[in-house]
Amino acid sequence: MKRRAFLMAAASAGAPAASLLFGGARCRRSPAPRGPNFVFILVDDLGWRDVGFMGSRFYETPNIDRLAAGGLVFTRPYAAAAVCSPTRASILTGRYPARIGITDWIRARRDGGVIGPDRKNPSGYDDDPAFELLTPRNALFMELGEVTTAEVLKKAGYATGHVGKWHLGPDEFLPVGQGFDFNAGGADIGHTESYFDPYLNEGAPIPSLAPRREGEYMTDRLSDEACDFIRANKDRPFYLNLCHYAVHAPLQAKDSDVARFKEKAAVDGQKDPVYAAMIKSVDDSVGRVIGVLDELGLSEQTCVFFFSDNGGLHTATDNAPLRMGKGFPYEGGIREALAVYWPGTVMARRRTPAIVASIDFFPTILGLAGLGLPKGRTIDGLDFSGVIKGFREFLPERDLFWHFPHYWSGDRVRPWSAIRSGDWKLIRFYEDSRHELYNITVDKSETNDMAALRPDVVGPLSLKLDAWLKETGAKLPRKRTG
Ligand SMILES: [Ca+2]
Repeated sequence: MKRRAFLMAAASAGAPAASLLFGGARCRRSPAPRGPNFVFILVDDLGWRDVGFMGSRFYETPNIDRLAAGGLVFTRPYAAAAVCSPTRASILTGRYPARIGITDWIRARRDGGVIGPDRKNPSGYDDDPAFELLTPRNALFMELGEVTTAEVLKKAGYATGHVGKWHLGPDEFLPVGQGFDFNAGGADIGHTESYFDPYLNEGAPIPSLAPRREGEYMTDRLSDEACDFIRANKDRPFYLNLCHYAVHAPLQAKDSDVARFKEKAAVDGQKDPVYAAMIKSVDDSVGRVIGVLDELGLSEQTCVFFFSDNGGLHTATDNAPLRMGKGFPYEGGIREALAVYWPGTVMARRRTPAIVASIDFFPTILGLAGLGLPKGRTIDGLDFSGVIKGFREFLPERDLFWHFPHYWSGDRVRPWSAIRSGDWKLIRFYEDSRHELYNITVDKSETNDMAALRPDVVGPLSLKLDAWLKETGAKLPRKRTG
């Protein structure tokens, strides 16, 4: 890393010189004897432009914006998938969803609405007559053989807590089976039918979130659980995943928050007062978590990540200028908001164009903790702890891949894979073996398909994609026979 260039860039971004020097000195200090602690805040379905620090002028996120301003903002972060479970698995393991075998959200309704174990469908394919292709059946859980961040940190003496949405399997596959000492709210569901205590889903409360105050709002309850976990573990290193069920549908929020946005005029296509109120609840939650860290004197020992698992649902929010949203191969489906906050170690008011993806969190968190990667496992992600600490500005050049061999939402999302390589993104649609090619550096909205004009680019990228699909053991859709 060219330190001088970085310092100048940071200075031009407005960071005061004193804090630059202070931060620089801290960066070179040997690791503290304990920690750092980690708080990973994951918001469900939050669009890349659904927070103030990424440009929203309708939603109100003062606490999240303060967190971002006090730390490092990534301007080009990606989720490893355009839907929930695969990205969550990638965050916890550092591995591509295709390699793990989770490429769709778990218990997605397929086969005309039937959810069944593999024995009901020995072919391993979903066969819905409404669709042209047979699609590989998605896993029903993340295998216990996967090595998670929680497992590695727990072995190193960390207290490990999961609060909120899990969506990586039932029973023994819940957070406690995957390295977490503590689980509040994690369950085999991808969303809650009710955001209000007693949080009934299919008529029953969430087992790990016992009802306590009727009508209490889910995001507030999860904040309490998170703050309680931090307090209970303040004297030892901890790793907390705070995975809000918000802002996933159904759109439900507190009346007092909804009222705030009802009279507000739409801005840049963002307009839904209930969705805005859900975002506000997440913002309040971030404020409370940062407040507890401050109160306990833990802020300088705690690295906080703020991220989402896939793009914003384009019917609930507006991801423009990015195209479409959740589920789609376009940037609106996979681009996220990402900020890292760690006062004293991460300099304030920094922005970086370094391209990172959700597969990178596992090696990065272990890197920040001073721990090695587990032996004998393929880890797809890169350790970007050097970018966080300011030692480097970019990661080595690499290609990124996505794989969604499923249908979703009728036939609007059809089976696809994609590769991002340099300025280019190649998308493959399996129904007609068609490619789309975009120069996403100059064409952020992916409106100008260059596939027909640039066979010289399509060819090599298509081969790279083939090689990656083969190497990861990705399951492919196939044509119906007979
Ligand atoms: Ca999601």
